[in-house]
Amino acid sequence: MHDHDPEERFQAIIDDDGRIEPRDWMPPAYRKSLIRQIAQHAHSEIIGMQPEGNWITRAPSLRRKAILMAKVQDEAGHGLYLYAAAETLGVDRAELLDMLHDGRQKYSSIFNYPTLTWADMGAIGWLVDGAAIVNQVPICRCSYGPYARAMIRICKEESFHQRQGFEILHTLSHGTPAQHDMAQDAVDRWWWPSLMMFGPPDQESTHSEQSMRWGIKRFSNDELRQRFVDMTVPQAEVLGLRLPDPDLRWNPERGHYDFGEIDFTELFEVIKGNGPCNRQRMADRRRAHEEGEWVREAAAAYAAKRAAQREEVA
Ligand code: FAQ
Repeated sequence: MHDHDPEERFQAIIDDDGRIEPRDWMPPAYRKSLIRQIAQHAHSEIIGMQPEGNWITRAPSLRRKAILMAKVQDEAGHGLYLYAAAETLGVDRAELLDMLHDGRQKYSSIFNYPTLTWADMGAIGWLVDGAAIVNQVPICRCSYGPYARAMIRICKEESFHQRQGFEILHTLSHGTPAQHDMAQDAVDRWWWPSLMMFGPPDQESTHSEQSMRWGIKRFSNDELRQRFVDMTVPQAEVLGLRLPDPDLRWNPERGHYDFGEIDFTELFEVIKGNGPCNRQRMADRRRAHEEGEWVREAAAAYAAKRAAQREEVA
């Protein structure tokens, strides 16, 4: 009905809670914002392999090693679905990687913290993947079709990741006193950075309002952060672990847990590149990219050969 005016048609799809597809007209700023968010998300998955990759060789049993390897491989897969989703918006993934490598694009703050003990694998699975699920389930209903569809599978896998983290921590928490302490120490270190994953508070979030109007984001940063706290507190009780916040308590009037003030200067410092591991993460990423040069060349040569063969047959 609005075919004559692409802008009206776009708005009608958004208003009807429909999906925008790659060939549809979209405002340049919508395209730009999606590329920014999807690329940042993809980069997070790829850089997010590093803190856990650090423990594959030191996992305490063959079973733990196999599970951790599968999880880290899933993260590579998530990065690939997301780069593919970004490419439907007309960017090349090589270009996106260049932007990550020269600092024009970001990745999640959370992956700039070190993984000091085996319990950190549990804390990442439970808290970081838990936060990722809370943030990403609404993106399954994102207005941009390819991003929304990629998120459905990603969320299913994240849910397995969260359970494996919970199970690691449950085992440690109910093990020897030293194992319990190790689990508690990991939770103490990962709790606040996990809350920061949801981004700055709403009043300082530059993109939220527009992204919510476009149906890219369905809930604000603070709404999702609260949802994560509410979901996690009862789980901590089951684990027998303490969340490191003296102000955390149920507020019957609000029907939510109140929690202490978050030190957002830490988030902004980490985003700026001054977190404990930013330099190491980026150096490792750039080195892996350089070392993968021959693989990309071989894949491109093979694709060109196949294309030439197909042309000959035709
Ligand atoms: N880290 O205006 P807003 C995972 C930036 S899960 C770094 O509120 P927006 C799974 C933001 O980009 C992690 N930067 O931004 C896994 C913007 O700067 P810009 C990845 C942050 O986009 C688990 C500025 O601050 N998940 O990887 C962060 O509306 C375990 C202002 O912020 C996603 O990416 C931060 N935490 O909301 C893998 C989910 N927060 O771009 C391995 C999709 C904010 O203008 C192991 N993304 N900034 O230069 C989103 O939902 C959103 O992009 C938010 C930020 C909520 C992250």
